[in-house]
Amino acid sequence: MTEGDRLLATTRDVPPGTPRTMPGQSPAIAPVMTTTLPPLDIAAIRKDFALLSRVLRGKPVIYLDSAVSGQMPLQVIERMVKYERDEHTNVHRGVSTLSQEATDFYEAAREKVRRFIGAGSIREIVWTRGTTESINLVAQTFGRMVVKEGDEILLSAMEHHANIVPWQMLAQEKGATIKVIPMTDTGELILASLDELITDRTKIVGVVHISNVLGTVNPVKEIIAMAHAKGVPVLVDGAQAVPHLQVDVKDLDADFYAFSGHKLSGPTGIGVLYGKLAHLEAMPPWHGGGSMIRSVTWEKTTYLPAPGKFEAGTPPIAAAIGLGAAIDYVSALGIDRIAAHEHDLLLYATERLSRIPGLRILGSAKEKASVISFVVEGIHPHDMGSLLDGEGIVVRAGHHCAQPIMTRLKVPATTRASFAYFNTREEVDFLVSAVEKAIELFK
Ligand code: C6P
Repeated sequence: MTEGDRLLATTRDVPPGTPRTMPGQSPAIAPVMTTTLPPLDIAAIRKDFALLSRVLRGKPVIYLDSAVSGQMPLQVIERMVKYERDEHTNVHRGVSTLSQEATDFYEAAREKVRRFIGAGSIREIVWTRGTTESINLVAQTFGRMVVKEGDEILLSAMEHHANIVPWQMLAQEKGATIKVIPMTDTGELILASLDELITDRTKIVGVVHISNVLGTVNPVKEIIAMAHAKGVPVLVDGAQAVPHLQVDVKDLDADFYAFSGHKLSGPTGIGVLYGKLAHLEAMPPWHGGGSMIRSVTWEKTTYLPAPGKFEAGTPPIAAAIGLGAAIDYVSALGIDRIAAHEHDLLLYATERLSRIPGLRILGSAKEKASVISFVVEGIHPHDMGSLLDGEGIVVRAGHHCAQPIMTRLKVPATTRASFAYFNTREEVDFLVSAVEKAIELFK
């Protein structure tokens, strides 16, 4: 029995030997190697998500849109309510017991993030509003510091706008150029091009860990090593990676790693920028105001050391504490078990959707996360999205804030289903039936 067969055999109802890819789908998605762990108790987990028992337009909600924003378990919501109801005050201000207690909870959440992503120090964890703000922070501080006229910024062909636009703004300001690492038709970056693309003018490489459109898991460790061999730092957009795989920023040797709380079973309005301490110490602050200073006179302001100097004003305290609770929640489930379950859903959904005539899945990278973008001949992805919505199935349709990928793949948009640890094969079956029904309707 192969490792892939073993995976399927341990996950409910697919017999060993069942083909996992359809003819013409190449290369095959690689199986994950985490099957010695007991599977997740999905029925119990689903009880933590009130939204999963909602009925929309007379149909039970099937939430297949975790890539746009993850659902929060009750434990996370309750932790935030507790802070707001029983513990609320500001942090890092005042000597009151309440303020010290709130500061402790808030800083404990920072420590949870540090441990979760394997950073060396809490001083390397900067709170932001999300991935987008984290990347803008790096572009506007580190980027402004190192990029000069005629320099190059290297990005990949599968970046989200969050890892394109801030760099374009910087390039415009500085007279620098954006270069792009190309990708194959199956949605894999062409690493052979890197040697030529990284020149002595390259000042930073920005690469997405997992593509929000294609699901491709990029070999960021390898890319970072190649860039470092030429002395170039790398920022990794980890928005779609932290919910699905164990991230270890030290092992990756990432210079910067950005992600959002709301895709990791946490709330909106909070995100993280990890940066190597040496970089953060060398970077100037970005936003000025209270909380980020050591001293202020009319003549001069001195700043706190990192991360404080990047955290001006009152932070989203409840959201930070909530993100800490989300990390506790997913850690208790186990990222490896989450990955195994989601991978099973990916294989199952890929196989079932691939059988539908006229349906084409975009992105068949060997290493792929539980995201399936597809197009159906003769049906606009928005129409497909609306028809699925009518069946209670929540997916995203559009360009997914990654228009350059659409241009590269010559499609205006896609319909995208993304799976989380609370989804089931039965929900995949509903998706497949609803897609078939939509196709019938359009005939
Ligand atoms: N992608 C999607 O539907 P923010 O909005 O800052 O939390 O995350 C931005 C972002 C950055 N990088 C990647 C790879 C992302 O997927 C996202 C958010 C959502 O795919 C909303 S556009």
